[in-house]
Amino acid sequence: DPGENKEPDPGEKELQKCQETSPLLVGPLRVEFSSPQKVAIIIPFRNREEHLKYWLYYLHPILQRQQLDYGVYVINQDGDATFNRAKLLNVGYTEALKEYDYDCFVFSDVDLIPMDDRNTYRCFSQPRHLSVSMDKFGFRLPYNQYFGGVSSMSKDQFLKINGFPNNYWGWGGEDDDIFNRLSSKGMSISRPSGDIGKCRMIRHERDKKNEPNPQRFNRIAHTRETMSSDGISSLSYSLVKTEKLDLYTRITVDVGRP
Ligand code: UD2
Ligand code: MN
Repeated sequence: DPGENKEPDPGEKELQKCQETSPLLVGPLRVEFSSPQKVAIIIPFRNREEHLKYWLYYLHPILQRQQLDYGVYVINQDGDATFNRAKLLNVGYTEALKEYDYDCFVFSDVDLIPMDDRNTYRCFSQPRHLSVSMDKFGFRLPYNQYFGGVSSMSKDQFLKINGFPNNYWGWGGEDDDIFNRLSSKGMSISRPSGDIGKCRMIRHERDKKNEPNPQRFNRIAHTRETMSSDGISSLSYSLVKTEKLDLYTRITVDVGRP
């Protein structure tokens, strides 16, 4: 051992013994290897410019504070045939994926504004319902299976249910159909607490050409039989135009008529 013959330098102060436990330690560490989700926010739309202004004004700052990698897609139904919310959402899913490798999709009405920025617009291990406590329902869920307003799904969760139905024309039922799809595939719904899930809906009248769909009750009674043939796998539409604006991408689309 070459160190053996080495005498300690008499001028050098002797080193203090280290403490048994280093004083530099901080304890529990957060270790994550996952890269952040890429989130596409899809808004079904026609003739609600005023609402869209509020949505953009409130949501962009919130989404930035949530530090999300996100893009906003407003899917504008062309023409004045009956409105079809769920089909527009399918179009949004498809068109957003042409632009970026999104792995999470948030589907939001244009008139819903969260009241707490801890309600994160991202995906979870189960499909998520985000608008759980709305002013218009007295800040509670109207019923347990309710899935309307704002929801999020990973790409895998969305594909597992073959996306959304294309044949709900007019108001109502499509959100219950989506709930049926999820539960028939054995998924459960994740939700924020009522406190964090508070949100406001901008007051509005029922739009023209979005009258309650009289077929909705019959359709939601048959989701399990129809979902494999009606969904993202059978989606057809024609793209009218895509506009890349500063605050969002606006996709105008002809979804046909009933
Ligand atoms: C409820 C649900 C909604 C959906 C709908 C039934 C809430 C908060 N939301 O909304 O998710 O299930 O019932 O279909 O309970 N839209 C337009 N232009 C139109 C018509 C609709 O942009 O002419 C879009 C817009 O994003 C709107 C959404 O479709 O927020 C839903 O329509 P709504 O707001 O008229 O229906 P509402 O409030 O009863
Ligand atoms: Mn509304």
